[in-house]
Amino acid sequence: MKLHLATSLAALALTASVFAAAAEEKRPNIVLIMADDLGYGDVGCYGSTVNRTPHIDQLAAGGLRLTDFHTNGPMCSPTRAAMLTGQYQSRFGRRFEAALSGANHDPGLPPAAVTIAEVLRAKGYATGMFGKWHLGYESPYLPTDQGFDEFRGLVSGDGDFHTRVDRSGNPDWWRNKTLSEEPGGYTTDLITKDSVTFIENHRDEPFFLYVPHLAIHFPWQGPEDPPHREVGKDYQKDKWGIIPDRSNVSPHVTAMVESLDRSVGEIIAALEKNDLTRNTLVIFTSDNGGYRDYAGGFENISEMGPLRGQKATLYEGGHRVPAIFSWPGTIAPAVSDELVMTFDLFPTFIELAGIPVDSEKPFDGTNLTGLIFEEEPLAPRRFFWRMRADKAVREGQWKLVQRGKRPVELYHLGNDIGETTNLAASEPELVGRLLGELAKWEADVDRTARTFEN
Ligand SMILES: [Ca+2]
Repeated sequence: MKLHLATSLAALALTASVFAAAAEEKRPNIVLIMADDLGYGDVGCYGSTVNRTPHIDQLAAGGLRLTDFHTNGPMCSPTRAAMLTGQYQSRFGRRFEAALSGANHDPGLPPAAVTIAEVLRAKGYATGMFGKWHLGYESPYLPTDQGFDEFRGLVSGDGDFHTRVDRSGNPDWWRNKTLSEEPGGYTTDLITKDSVTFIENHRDEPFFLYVPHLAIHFPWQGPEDPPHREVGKDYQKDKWGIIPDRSNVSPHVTAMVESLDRSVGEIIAALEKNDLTRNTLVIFTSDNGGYRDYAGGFENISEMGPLRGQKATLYEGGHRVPAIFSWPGTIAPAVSDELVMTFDLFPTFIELAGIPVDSEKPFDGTNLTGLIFEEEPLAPRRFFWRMRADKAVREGQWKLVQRGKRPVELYHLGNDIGETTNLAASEPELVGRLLGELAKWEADVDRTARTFEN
């Protein structure tokens, strides 16, 4: 932890002189568009062979595209908790290492957790969130309890894109802290419309717009696919939508991805129309990897290029995702292979807003402003993942994977991005050292978690 804090503070100090004064004068807007379950190869600029994504590709062509960006978890809730707090989600307890469940009455992100929305709002930012929360099902665990002025969307892990019914058969479309009337329409379009309205309403003040799209999470429904869920029925065992050909889910997913791409285009157009592009950082990313296939015979869902594994695994397909940073006139077009994680957004955003670091409330992520503005390399660091009994460590190009009680695996991603050749037997010293670092990390996050579990 001390190492993380020291690194973060050093990185902040380096760039503070360059950006702090400018940020104080003219605090930039921040727009974070986070797709759901979008695989590494699901958009054109990351190699999709089936989806046409001209708006996302254009964002990448004019901005910084990262090839080694990772989500903090291989599932929804973990990455969202890490993004909002700038910390490993394990610090809030083991339940944040997998998806929270409304049916199990899981409590949400602890109210004591300091979120990026709270920090930015205290600095005068208007804060809006439109889309999927998945960090708590009732107050005091809702977005407007955690720093967002305004929220519209769903609180659970998934809802029908036409009827807004969750998988337990409950209506799940909220306006701030109350269930909203069913609005009609396609969820991706509703989220877009609310996001555009928010931009227009707040064009004259700094704003943080968080757009966690439900697309392309199941139910796999494009705009032209039929509604599936009705209120009062249980869909726990029928949660995927109406898929006539389970061996080829791809056409439904393509319709969802292309709808998502149009959403990105509309949000960018709203920024242009309101003359905000030169003072707005736009980020496009995903909360975890996609599904290649799913139990029950669902196949050909997402594309992950050469990566092994998929959502809910700790192979690269579970957590390496697209990430694009765009700010015309400020971020130069480039592609970077720097190692970055979702929790780096928190320190990056507070730097942009000119907010000093509170050493009493340190974070695990690193400020990325030097990388995204100046292409400065980041200081080397280790990343850790843990989901239930599975764990992973990344150091440079090395990656150790420990799946429960199975033999430990070690891969060199620089030579073997597909994680095909286990080198653990030939690198015993490295394996021992990384396992030691993993144990230290686990002890550290578990110690913090105990303060939240009381
Ligand atoms: Ca997800």
